[in-house]
Amino acid sequence: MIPNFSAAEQAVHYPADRRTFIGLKPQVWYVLAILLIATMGVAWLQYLIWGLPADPGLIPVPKEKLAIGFPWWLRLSHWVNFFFLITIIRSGLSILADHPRLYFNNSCTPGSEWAKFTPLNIPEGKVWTAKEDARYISPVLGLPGYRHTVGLARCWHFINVPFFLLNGVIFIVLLFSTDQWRKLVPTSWSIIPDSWSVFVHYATFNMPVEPNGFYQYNALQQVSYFAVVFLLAPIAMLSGMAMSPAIENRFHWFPKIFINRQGARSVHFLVMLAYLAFLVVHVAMVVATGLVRNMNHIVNGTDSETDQTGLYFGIGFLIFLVLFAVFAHWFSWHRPRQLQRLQALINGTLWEKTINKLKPKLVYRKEDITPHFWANGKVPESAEWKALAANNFQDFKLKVGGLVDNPMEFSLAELKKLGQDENITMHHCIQGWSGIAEWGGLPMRKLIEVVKPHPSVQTVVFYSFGEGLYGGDYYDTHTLDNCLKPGALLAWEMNYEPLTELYGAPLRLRVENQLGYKMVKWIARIEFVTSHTTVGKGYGGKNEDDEYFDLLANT
Ligand SMILES: Nc1nc2c(c(=O)[nH]1)N[C@H]1C(S)=C(S)[C@@H](COP(=O)(O)O)O[C@H]1N2
Ligand SMILES: [Mo]
Repeated sequence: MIPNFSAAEQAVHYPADRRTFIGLKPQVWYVLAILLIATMGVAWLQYLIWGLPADPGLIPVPKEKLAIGFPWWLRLSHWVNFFFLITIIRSGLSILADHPRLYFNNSCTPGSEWAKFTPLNIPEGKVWTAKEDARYISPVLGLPGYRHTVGLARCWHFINVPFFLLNGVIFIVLLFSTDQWRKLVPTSWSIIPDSWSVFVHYATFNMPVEPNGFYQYNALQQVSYFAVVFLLAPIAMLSGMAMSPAIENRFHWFPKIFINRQGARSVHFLVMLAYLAFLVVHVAMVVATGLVRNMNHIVNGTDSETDQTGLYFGIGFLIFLVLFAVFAHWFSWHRPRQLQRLQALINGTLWEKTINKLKPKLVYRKEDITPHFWANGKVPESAEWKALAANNFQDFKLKVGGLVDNPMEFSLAELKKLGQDENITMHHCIQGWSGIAEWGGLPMRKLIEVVKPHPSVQTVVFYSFGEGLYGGDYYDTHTLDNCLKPGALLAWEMNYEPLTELYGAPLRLRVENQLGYKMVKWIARIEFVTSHTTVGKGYGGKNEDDEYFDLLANT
């Protein structure tokens, strides 16, 4: 099913170079080797020297405290969880492909990544934008796949998240309001040596006595199920939240849980790998230890060894997952606006009422400025901008108009007279990279005081001299409210130097609780309007119009 790409979209989404590549730093191989030795190696050593440890068998639980069987809500939430997990992982892979590098430093300097999924090195002697660096991913693997489809991928990722969470919360509440928690939650420290013993059995291919999961698990089984629910899920959630500009800018300590913001992104990826590893082992064990019976446990809630319906349901569910993937693919390319609208309805609303209200705190210091800062966007090609640039923007006049009492034009010198702030902040690109820089310029608040917008104004539009990815003037909008938040700046200075052409000369925007694409570079004019729907295609910006990005970019 080939989607209906225009020629311009085809060039971006379906490039000639579609090679897959996985590159890991040597240190990562060392860590992997150590992990392997610390588990398999030690297990074999123990086995060869001291022999097989005793099989701890079942976790000792008095009969009256056993949680027998699987109630309907548990079976249901298991399958619901499976569905969301797959959708979230597939869309996450599409998001990752848009900046196919993982780091543990905020600078994102090429070469400093611990993992990269692009065969390319940064070409020297030419500008290489983050968008050019994006990679293709097969739509069989990624949702929606192809290259630079981060807008729609985020719709899928985020639309599923609240429901995934809700399912998890309901599961936990029911778990603890029934006796089912006893099956899942270890209550004795002996679980640790016991699960190691069970592990030594599996690792050395001495299969331990399989408990009937309908009644009880073995120690390793309990520990791994417990970890999936009570470790992986919270880490996934927290590392995801730590990437949000609105959260990072208000609670700077938060991403430090994962070393830094890029650490959070890396951990988010590693959690995904852990989920996948669990999935593979879990499914393999379900198959290996009595498929028909196990399927009846988790589908019908019965312990039958002969009834085939559980198995049929399982096969049916896999078929459903495939059919849903085909549908999601079709929907992505034939109804992208509906996806974008649904995302706005669910998460746009959610973010607006919560994290968008947070006020950024400006805490970074000069030492935090990162040596690297990826660039994005097309440097303007218009004769007008080129002429201005040739004269160092001496003749540049920023036009400010729309629904204001005082429509005005300002030269750079006039803007500087209105005031100047210096902020050191972290930039969060939607693609995943970050960088910290100093920005000097006029606080938006001061400009707003001078031009005096009408009471009906809700939105501020920033028009660029540059074009969007698929042609047409680049622009973006912000709520008046966000333009009044700390750090909102019309910047003419970056890292204590005049803004260079690549980084947005003569003026670029900073609004610190938003993602990078909202920070228009090469600003030509500013317009105060009642609503973003009155501008462009009406979705709030060039990327929102053409690439289905979010109107509100808090995360
Ligand atoms: N005019 C214009 N402004 C733009 C863009 C663009 O393509 N055109 N890209 C945006 C995106 S996606 C990002 S991440 C930042 C990048 O800013 P930088 O080049 O200073 O890193 O600029 C934003 N502003
Ligand atoms: Mo970006």
